[in-house]
Amino acid sequence: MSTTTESVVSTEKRRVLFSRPKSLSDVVTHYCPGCTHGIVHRLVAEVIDQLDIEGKTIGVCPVGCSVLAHNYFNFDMAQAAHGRAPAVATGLKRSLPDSVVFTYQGDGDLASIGMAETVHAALRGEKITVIFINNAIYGMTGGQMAPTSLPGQVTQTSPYGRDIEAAGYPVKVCELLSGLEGVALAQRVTVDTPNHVRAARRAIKKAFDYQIEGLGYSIIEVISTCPTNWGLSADASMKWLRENMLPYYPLGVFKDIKAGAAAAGAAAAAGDANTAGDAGDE
Ligand SMILES: Cc1ncc(C[n+]2csc(CCOP(=O)(O)OP(=O)(O)O)c2C)c(N)n1
Ligand code: SF4
Ligand SMILES: [Mg+2]
Repeated sequence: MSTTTESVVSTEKRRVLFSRPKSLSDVVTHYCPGCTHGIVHRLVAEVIDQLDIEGKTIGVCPVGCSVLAHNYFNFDMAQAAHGRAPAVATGLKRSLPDSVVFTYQGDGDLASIGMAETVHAALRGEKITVIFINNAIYGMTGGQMAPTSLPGQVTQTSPYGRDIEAAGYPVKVCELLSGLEGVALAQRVTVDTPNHVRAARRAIKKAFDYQIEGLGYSIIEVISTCPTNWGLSADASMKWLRENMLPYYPLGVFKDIKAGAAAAGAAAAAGDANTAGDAGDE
């Protein structure tokens, strides 16, 4: 009897340190072991929970390995054709301006077939949030070269390694978009360590905050893994990400309209007009 009472008391005192976000469905995902899509899904779900916006959030799935993301999120999701998520998101956000709309897109989807959609949505300053999964390869279709595949990277369509002469340079999406005026936030993160996961979560939260504040287009690029098509184990793919992807795709904030405005204001107050302009364009 006394044991039962003690266990009731200890249960009541227990703090929940870790649980499934309510915006994440209680199902097994189809992602491969070591794939970072699952980690990013969780971070998005945690942020939606934290902001308490699952009732007014609409996500747009891409075509790619995350085409089934609608099975994993517990809020409204729409499906776009390959590369067309920014157009679908634009329509949703403009017709339902109080909703919170995000796209979830791979590098083939966003930076290849969807590049024009991406650039023009950013230029229009659409008040949407983009979660961009850069794993340097077409995952779903079996490992073809993506616009973000690294120089020399072996893929199914670059068996001798990506040849810059023939295929050009990989596209650095955050650097490219940070030059566009409609962009409120462009930040690159990764999820290879607990610290990086926490930083990624903060960045995703900020991107949703900026949308809710009506500041414009926000994009978080997540440097990600595809162990299956990289031909590596889960562990080895994290090492490959650190040794090959992060030097080419440095982490950081490429544009933050708030930080830019603060820096510009400080520089203007110091009477340095050139620095103020530079900071504003940062
Ligand atoms: C219009 C059109 N062109 C091509 C395809 C084939 N396709 C499906 S997914 C995909 C690439 C997916 O790669 P990515 O966007 O990087 O996502 P990942 O699977 O790596 O997460 C392609 C080319 C398609 N479904 N529709
Ligand atoms: S193929 Fe690559 S991107 Fe797709 S689920 Fe597997 S590891 Fe992830
Ligand atoms: Mg990809």
